[in-house]
Amino acid sequence: MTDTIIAQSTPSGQSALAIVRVSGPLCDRIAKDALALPSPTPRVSHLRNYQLSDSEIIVDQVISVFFPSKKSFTGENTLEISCHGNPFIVEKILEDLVKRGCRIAKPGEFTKRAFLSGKIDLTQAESIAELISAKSEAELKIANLNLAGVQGSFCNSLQDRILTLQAKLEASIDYPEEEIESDSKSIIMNEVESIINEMQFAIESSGKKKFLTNGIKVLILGPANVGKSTLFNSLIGAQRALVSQTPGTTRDYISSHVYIGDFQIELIDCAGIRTTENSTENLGIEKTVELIDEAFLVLFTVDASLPYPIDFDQRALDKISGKAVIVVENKKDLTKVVTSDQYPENIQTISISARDDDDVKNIAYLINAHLTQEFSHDPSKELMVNTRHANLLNNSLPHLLTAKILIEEGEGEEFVLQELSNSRKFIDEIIGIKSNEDILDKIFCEFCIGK
Ligand SMILES: Nc1nc2c(ncn2[C@@H]2O[C@H](COP(=O)(O)OP(=O)(O)OP(=O)(O)O)[C@@H](O)[C@H]2O)c(=O)[nH]1
Ligand SMILES: [Mg+2]
Repeated sequence: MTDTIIAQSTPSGQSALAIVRVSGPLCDRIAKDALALPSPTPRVSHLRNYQLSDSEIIVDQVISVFFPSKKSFTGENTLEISCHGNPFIVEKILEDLVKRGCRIAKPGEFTKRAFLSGKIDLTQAESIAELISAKSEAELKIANLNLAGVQGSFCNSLQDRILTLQAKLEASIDYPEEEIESDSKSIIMNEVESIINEMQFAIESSGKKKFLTNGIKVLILGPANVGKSTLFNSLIGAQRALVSQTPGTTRDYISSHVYIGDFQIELIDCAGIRTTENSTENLGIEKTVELIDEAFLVLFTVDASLPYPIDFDQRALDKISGKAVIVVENKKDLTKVVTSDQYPENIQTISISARDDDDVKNIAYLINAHLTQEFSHDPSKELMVNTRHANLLNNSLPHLLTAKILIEEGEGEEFVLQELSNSRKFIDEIIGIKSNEDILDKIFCEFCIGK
């Protein structure tokens, strides 16, 4: 028989209320003995006294809700007990539940049970952890989409399509006299190619997902003294970075998390790039060049009252060529000298004064618009897979690519079938079919206790 698990599902410490969750076969007995609820009406709140098992003491007046297995999160009978948020009361109730035969749940164990009872697939279980840890609207949207099953349906559809291909090829092995016609061969090829494209698209999306989860780094880059630190301070709304008229003021980079629209970004101010004999400043400049690799968006800031820096560090230019860049012409209050002839093609530009509040709002709008477009949830972009899924898709993909070559070269169907079946195994692991205990432990141990 399965254990009955318990945990405090709300954070520990003093609060107005705390919730203790119970899941498993002992729920009925606990409702009857501890709460005097012999047959609780499902999913209805009951105001009750919680009675300790080894004394007459009533530990608290609680609200309890009973969820029968068919209608519960875990797929087992579940009891939720809301008591007053005193750690001592919670401790007493947990101790009492252990005396009544329950055990304390491991992190993520409630969600693991929901997965094991088939209530949710593995992608949905993971999205619950993402929902709990989301730090911005954009992360919430993705986690909610995945919880609603967007990613699960994507993987199910990949599996169905590969299975259909397998069935077609099996049929041609069973009935060799009906050789695969050349047009049906091209239909199979097209389908394999289309699956490959979708998988590649999903793998690429994991890069963006990583930025969303680990922080969208926005780097303020440019020559020395153009007003980078002034812009940094204005965007975060605090005087954190030193500002001075002497070029080479910033050496160590400074970063700060700031909300812009739906996003939480990590804004970074760093040393301005210029040729200098100062060895400490040069260390800062090296660090700046390294930081470009981690940036999702570069605000390439120039001084509008000076010519465009055509001699700007070539390594930095090479690194930003593959990145999203916005050219920020700062110091627009001065006479304009910079001209856009030297800018990279099709680049977004904005003219501001980093000291002007309205201009700072405008640049924030532009950053938000850019990120909204990058992370937009239109049907072709709503899929964002996490690193675990991307790794499994990366393992699956070579088998499909080999299958494609084998079909092109007219190799026997049995070889193609083998590759298709190998590619499908990795997709099984994404949604959780045939997932082994180690994988499950790894996923669920990242949850908080009580979820
Ligand atoms: N006129 C004008 N001056 C500005 C503006 N923004 C910044 N400055 C001035 O430009 C000078 C340099 O500003 P910083 O913010 O320190 O420039 P920086 O790019 O961080 O400089 P380094 O850290 O040395 O690379 C300071 O004297 C600022 O007051 C602006 O919009 N207009
Ligand atoms: Mg600076």
